[in-house]
Amino acid sequence: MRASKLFAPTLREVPAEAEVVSHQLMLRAGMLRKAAGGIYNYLPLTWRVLKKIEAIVREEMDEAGGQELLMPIIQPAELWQETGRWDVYGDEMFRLQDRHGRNFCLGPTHEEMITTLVRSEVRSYRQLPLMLYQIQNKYRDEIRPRFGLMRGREFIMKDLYSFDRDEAGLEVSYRKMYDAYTRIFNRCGLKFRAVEADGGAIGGTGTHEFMVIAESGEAAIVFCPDCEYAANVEKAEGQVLPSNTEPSSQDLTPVATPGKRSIEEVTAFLKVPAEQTIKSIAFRTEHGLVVALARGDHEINDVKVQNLVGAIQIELADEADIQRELGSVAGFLGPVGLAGKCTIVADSSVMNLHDAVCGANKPDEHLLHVEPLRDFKPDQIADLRMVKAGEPCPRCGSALATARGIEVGQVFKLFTKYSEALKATFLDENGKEKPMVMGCYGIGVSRTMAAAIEQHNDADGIIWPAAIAPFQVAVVPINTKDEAQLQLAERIYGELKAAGVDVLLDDRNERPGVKFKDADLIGYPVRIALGPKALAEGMVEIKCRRDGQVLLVPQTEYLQKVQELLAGL
Ligand code: 9G3
Repeated sequence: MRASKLFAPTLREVPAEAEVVSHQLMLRAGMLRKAAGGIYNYLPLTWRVLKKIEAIVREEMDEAGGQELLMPIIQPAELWQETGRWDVYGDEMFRLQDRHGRNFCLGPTHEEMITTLVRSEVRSYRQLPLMLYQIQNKYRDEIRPRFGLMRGREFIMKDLYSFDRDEAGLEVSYRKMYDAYTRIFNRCGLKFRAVEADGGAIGGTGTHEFMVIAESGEAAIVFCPDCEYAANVEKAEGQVLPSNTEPSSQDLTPVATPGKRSIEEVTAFLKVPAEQTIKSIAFRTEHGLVVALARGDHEINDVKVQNLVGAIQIELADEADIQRELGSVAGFLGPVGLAGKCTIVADSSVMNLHDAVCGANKPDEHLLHVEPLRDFKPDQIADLRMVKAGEPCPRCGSALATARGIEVGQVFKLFTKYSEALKATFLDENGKEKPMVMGCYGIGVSRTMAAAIEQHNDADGIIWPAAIAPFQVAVVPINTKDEAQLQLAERIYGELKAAGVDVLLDDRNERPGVKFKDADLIGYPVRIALGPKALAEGMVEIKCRRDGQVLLVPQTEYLQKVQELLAGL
């Protein structure tokens, strides 16, 4: 490719809407142009990167036994009505009607589509295990699409679905996918961690998310520096922590706490440590109000509350709910006297408290000397905390660390959730009808590209891992007016192409500085500059984008050197 022909409209300035570096750099490098919120044109440089990521994904999926197919993007509502999900997903689902008024959606995922396809074609255990996948646009009407390709409303996903005879078979498929994902993200040059994750609406125990570690990541993860343990903070197991409080023989005592709503205000006013207070948070779910209790110095994990009560929708209750349904006051909510008005769930560490302080369910009032079980009985007691850095690793006891992650892949054990709902059964060796045991496995292909930029960039621009770079080498003649230089550049360009290197020739009539800045911005892993030295002394200058290293190499040796460099980048 010649830079004079390349459609990559670079920008000097970046629109303010681009908040993360990958979005900023893709706009500046002429790789992305917005069509609407969360919907983009992938310009040629981007499309080259996406095709390379897809090629790596395909190789590993095929190697693991997957067969690629392509399912429709547009899906009939009937499929989703059969699993009951048509009404579960609200505004997030893009819905449309055909000319006859029939309802469809633009596929946010394909469990329904693939399971109905397989149920009509697979009848015997001999046809299992089966792994089918596609690489296809997905559509999810995010409330706040942002961060460019990191959270789009249209995005490219590889989704594979496995069908097995039994759970042992699912374990094998799951492990094959887990290992294939590890190879894929390594080959893409990404630093990542597979973290234990919450199964969400799918439920089920087995779920891992593959997180690219980056400060701009939306996911919070905890990981152990000393062992393999890592988990999405939504799922991370909180240990039951002891409390250094002593039982009090005193009865419950109301105390005036005018205007003291938050834990900070109450602890300062009453001169008690946060560890000795009980925090009460009211949530609204489709089953009614749930009040979750945690020690004042801990944070409640709403995903754990949601899973404990089995709610699909959960959100913070508002003051009116607290007033009307609990007869309490926001900021002075407490568990004492709430029995029968809502479901009370307590984090396990609350139950070790004694002589505690909590809201009195009256304006400007708290209670002292609260004894769990004596003064209130939770409906359920479980681990409801957000685990924090420094807490003991549930596997080896070391202090946990936290990081931000960009979720680029997820692997789920579905068991028979969809095969029972959709009656996707097979006859086992004894002729007995059984539901297929399924797994589903997604990779955000476009999000992986953005994550690679988030993880590999500097002040000058993108630093592509060689395996997914739009071009591996940029050949830059310093002076395109110098016929000899241009001829040498053309020769080297031809030799690299003949050697199978993805090479761009910057034949533009621009000052060298402009060419070098563009090469650094777009992030070609290797740059070959041809200046007067090249002609006079038969040398070429090779620059590594990653570490800035510049090598002067004889023209007779540059090809081998470039290939060596690319192998390690
Ligand atoms: C919907 C909408 C959004 C959704 C879903 C359904 C997420 C939905 C979960 C998954 C699970 C796996 C296969 C590939 C890997 C992930 N958002 N999920 O089911 F209707 Cl609007 O997609 N699916």
